[in-house]
Amino acid sequence: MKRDIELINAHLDKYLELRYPNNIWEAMRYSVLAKGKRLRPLIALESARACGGDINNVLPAACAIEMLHCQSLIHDDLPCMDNDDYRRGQLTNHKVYGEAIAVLAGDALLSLAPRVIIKHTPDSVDKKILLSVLDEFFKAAGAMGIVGGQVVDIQSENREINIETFNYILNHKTGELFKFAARAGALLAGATGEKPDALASYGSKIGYAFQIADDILDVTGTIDEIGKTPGKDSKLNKNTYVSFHGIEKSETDLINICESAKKILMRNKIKSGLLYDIADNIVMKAVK
Ligand code: GRG
Repeated sequence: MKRDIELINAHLDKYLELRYPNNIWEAMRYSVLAKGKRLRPLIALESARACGGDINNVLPAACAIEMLHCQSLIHDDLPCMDNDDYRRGQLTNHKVYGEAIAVLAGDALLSLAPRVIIKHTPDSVDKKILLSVLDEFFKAAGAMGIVGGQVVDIQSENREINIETFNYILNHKTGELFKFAARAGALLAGATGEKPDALASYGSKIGYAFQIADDILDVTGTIDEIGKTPGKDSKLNKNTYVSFHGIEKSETDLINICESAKKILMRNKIKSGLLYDIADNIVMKAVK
């Protein structure tokens, strides 16, 4: 895992090489190269490995996924959204570079990410596969994915919502990118048959579980543990898994969902210690 993280970081550094105008590249580098867990790109690489593929075919897409994730974090922290001061253990992008540059840094990351996939995926990868990965990338990012989840999340603040709406938020705001990461890894590895969909289901469950863990840690975690200000969700009157279900059920559901993610791997004979460990780690970090 350490070696994969180093590989991802080295490639992100290369793709984000400083250019003119320097301040926008600096702002992009500031958030992307900060201390993130790199969970989504790790899942993409490991899915490819579990399907017997070459991880070099997936590295550009894995980095693009991290860029998209960082864009969503930069924009999520803006005063017009969650208005956060800290992220990844440092001041948020707009606190350092100002709101206009933070918006533009997010925009630039979102435009750079698919270009990284197009320019740096090895020529040996089938072009039809590449096109479908790009299509799924944009779907995961847009109104049918993260944006859709964020819109419904914002609209739901200070309001009572039903369980279907709540699940829509979780699955789209967080789940879609995990799902895409796992599926893209399989597709770029050349996997066929059941494996891409099985890994997509694993990713979807892991994403859902990850948001439950994030909601639990917002209540129980410290700033050092989570790298951002705790207690923001209740301050903003957000609908979270904990506000919806209480802490006890949140913990039990988190454990059960991670177990069912591992069962998908088992049923589909997907051999990867790391994918199992990721599921266990999400539980371990949030359930004390
Ligand atoms: C994607 C086009 C586009 C726009 C963005 C602002 C927005 C629309 C969406 C917000 C999405 C969001 C921030 C969801 C929360 C997901 C989440 C749990 C983030 C924390 O992820 P970690 O803990 O963070 O993996 P690190 O810093 O470790 O990478």
